[in-house]
Amino acid sequence: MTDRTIVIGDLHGMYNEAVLLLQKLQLTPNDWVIWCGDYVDRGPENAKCCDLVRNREQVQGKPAGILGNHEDVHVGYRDAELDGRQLDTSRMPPTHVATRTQLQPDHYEWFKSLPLYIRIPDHNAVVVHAGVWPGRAIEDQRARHLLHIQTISPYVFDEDRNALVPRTNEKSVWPSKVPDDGQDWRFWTQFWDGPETVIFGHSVLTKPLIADRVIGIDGGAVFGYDLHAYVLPEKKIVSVKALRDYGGGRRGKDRPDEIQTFRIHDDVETYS
Ligand SMILES: [Mn+2]
Repeated sequence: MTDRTIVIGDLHGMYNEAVLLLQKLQLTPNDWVIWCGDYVDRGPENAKCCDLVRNREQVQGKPAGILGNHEDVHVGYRDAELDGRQLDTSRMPPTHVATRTQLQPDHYEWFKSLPLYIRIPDHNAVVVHAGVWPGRAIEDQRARHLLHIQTISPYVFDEDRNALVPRTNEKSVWPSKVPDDGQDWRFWTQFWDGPETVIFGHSVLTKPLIADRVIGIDGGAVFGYDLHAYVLPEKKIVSVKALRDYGGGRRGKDRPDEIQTFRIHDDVETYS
């Protein structure tokens, strides 16, 4: 069997589900596993998820993790603390406070060592946390896009010039917060045309997005849905269902009044 490359979606503290998924994959030391960020927050076992990814780096001798926006936030807390600033935990989401009770100094050091993307040269693919700005090389991407990007309008209609021009303010918004400004706002995946295939997590999708140049694999396990792995070279999805909803009903059918779904690409929707 050709050695596999396996990309896994957002863990968010779900250690048990991560182990179940690895068992289902019948992982071998020759497989290259890459997690796409967000190992912490909302789920129960944050430090153990970080250690799982870190340990895999030793086993496979190749990078296994990239930075997610949640790790980035915790690095921010840590740096503030090291600067001697008082952290006001009453203003922090309770899930961040819970994560901080589990993380050790070396976890923060590990976060700081994580890359923002990992290339998979054999498959002309790259793993990022959230996505990429179109028409720009991976090396030149802004960190905030790699960590947060969702819905964008890269070109705006300039009335004076009567033409579409690149947006100077490279803003990204949640699908539910698209401004009613007559511009062409779409999920970033609709603008990306390569050359690499971008594999990403971050945005919770109603099913995996498998398209020509974009692969979205966050199945919203932390909200009680699916933890997905994308397996190369087979290009197949292997999933396990979350053991429970760790998100307190913040997504999906429990709160239809607050959380809507938005079609983002083909027949795939995201919660926003
Ligand atoms: Mn994220």
